[in-house]
Amino acid sequence: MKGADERFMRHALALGRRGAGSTWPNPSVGAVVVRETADGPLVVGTGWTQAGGRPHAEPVALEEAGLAAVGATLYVTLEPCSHRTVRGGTPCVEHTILSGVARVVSAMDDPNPRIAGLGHALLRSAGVKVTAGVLAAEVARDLRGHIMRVTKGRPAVTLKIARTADGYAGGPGGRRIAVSCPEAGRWVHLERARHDAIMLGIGSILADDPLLTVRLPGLEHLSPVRVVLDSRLQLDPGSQLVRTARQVPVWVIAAEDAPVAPEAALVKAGVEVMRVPADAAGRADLSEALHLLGARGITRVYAEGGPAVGEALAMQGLADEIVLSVSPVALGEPGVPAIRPGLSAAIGDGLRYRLAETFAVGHDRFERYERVP
Ligand code: AOF
Ligand code: ZN
Repeated sequence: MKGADERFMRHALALGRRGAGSTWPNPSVGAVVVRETADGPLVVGTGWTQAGGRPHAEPVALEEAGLAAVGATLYVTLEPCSHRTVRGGTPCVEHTILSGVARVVSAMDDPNPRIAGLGHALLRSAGVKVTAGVLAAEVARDLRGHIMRVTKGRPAVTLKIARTADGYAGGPGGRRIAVSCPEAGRWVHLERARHDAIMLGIGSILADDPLLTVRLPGLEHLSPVRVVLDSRLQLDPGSQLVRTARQVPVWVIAAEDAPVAPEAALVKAGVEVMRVPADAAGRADLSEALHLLGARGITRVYAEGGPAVGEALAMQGLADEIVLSVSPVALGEPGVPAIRPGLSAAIGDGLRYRLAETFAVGHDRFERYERVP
């Protein structure tokens, strides 16, 4: 039973990944309905949370199963919801009970305080057998954005850094250089698509004038919200970001005391300007900025730099994962270091971050670190 439960939960986990980046403020949940037959178990329904967060995964899978759900087992990566919201419609618990499934296998309780065990309890009280906690660790990693948002009020943050073999992110004077190989570049675009928002400091925007969209054939519609940390409102209204703000949202986070004058041109171009308290150095406070994103429903942030933002995120323990790519090619002259001392110290400190995996994409070597809780 345990082996089969893990196998079908892994299927649900894979399905849940399909929605990553497009279901916020909801988590992307996966669900599989499995029926015992004379020939062994048979998958009769599959589903995952749909764009914008509704419908939830369970009704999609149960609807596909139809009457085949009667007496079957529902595998779902998160405890089925038990709440009614204004936009919500029927809670998944109700869908599940009415479908006639005999058993529910879930990976974890929903940490959302409106649910927090009530979903499982209601299922049990209706006579449905419940097994919770299957593949909990794997699922918790996938759902870390939702978990962080409902427990800490901020999204989960992935910090992405790329460096040349000799340690640089930019050329002399900040000149833009190609650090990643083409395959790694495409991999990064896929990661962008799997996050709700991409976040950069104004320094990188001024240096590179990037577009920050997903440019993979067929996946362009998955471009995340583009967030710029711009304490003093220096973003150029003529930049690529601002000129495309009506196609893909741009949110600028400034310090509370940033000048008012530059705001009008940005807002006119469709940019949303938000303000948070300044930190001791007068910059938009990072923790406040992330809490603001959490309040706006963002669960997963992909922070692509630059070096100052990367260092600050790691030093404040706000980067939950750090992904470092290392190119085999050297710049060969002194440029802009990719990793500042504070980030280097955090990565090297086993009490703060631990190396979780290494892998290769094209010619580049990747290291993924996880924050030690
Ligand atoms: C599920 N299945 O597929 C998802 C769930 O705003 P609502 O009404 O859509 O509810 C959002 C909450 O429901 C969300 O914060 C999370 O706790 C849960 N998401 N639950 O049963 C799903 N996405
Ligand atoms: Zn639900």
